[in-house]
Amino acid sequence: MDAQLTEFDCRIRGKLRMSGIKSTNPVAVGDEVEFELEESKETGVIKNILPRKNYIIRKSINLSKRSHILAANIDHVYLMVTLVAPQTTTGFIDRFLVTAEAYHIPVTILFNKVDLYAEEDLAVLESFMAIYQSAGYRCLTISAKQEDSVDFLRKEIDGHKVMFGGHSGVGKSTLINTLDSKLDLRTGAISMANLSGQHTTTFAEMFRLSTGGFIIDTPGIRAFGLIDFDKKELSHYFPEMRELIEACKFNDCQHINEPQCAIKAAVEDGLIAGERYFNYCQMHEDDDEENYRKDIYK
Ligand SMILES: Nc1nc2c(ncn2[C@@H]2O[C@H](COP(=O)(O)OP(=O)(O)OP(=O)(O)O)[C@@H](O)[C@H]2O)c(=O)[nH]1
Ligand SMILES: [Mg+2]
Ligand SMILES: [Zn+2]
Repeated sequence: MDAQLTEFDCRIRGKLRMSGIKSTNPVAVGDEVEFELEESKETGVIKNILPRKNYIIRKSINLSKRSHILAANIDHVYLMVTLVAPQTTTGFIDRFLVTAEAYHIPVTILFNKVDLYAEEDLAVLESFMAIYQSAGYRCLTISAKQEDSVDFLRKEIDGHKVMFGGHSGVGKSTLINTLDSKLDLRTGAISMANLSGQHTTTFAEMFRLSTGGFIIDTPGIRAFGLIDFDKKELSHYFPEMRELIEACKFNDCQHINEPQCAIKAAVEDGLIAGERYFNYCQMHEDDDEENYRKDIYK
């Protein structure tokens, strides 16, 4: 497939709208489309967007009540996390993971910049890895600038379409450059004032690796607003909770105040990480989810 790939610049025909979702971007990176070539045979017009197998979606920060599809039709997501410069919280990670779970998109968590970590950072790293490994996620440590540390990804990505996500400055574009130096993507230094990234990548874009496969580089995400699912189902999107739901006394248990809740018992017994449960409760409390849902489905 790769060998015959041809690129055409396309525009969107008039009012192309997708599946009733009020999105800031009618066509998302990774979409599969039908298009018609114009007379020049060099440019085209998109006539139809094929149904999306999945997508990663979040609330737009500026246009409230709107959603933004980061990428569509993804085989695997690599969530890049750093614990210093910039710092990533479990709250952010869990919101991201819930969104991926909702569409059954497998996620690998890449803890990057381990070359920079002092001893105390390594202790935090260990605790994060323990939390996410016990929740069932694959967690790996890497240094995006060192080829031997990320070489294994080439094989994984070959033949697939994957997305790199995470805060600004975690090293998404740096990692893509290491995997394929010909791509030469722009990267940005971490701001010394607040130890965060500077939003160097400004829009999502898909690249073909010369060793095979496609990578979608995305702009750094500051916060992750959840949309697009029923809050009553939230625990289904926490794999370690999902396993226990049947054991709760009430079959509509929300695992907050109900007696004889198997999930609360598992948290008390240390089988479910307290941080994960705390974030579950926070997400459960988010007040505008229901309204949001009504808003995006017309
Ligand atoms: N020491 C070290 N620095 C790294 C590593 N990975 C990335 N960096 C540096 O971190 C900074 C940010 O990297 P980028 O690749 O621009 O980060 P990004 O995730 O693409 O950021 P946005 O495009 O803003 O979302 C750059 O100065 C990189 O050189 C690493 O493994 N170790
Ligand atoms: Mg970038
Ligand atoms: Zn329960």
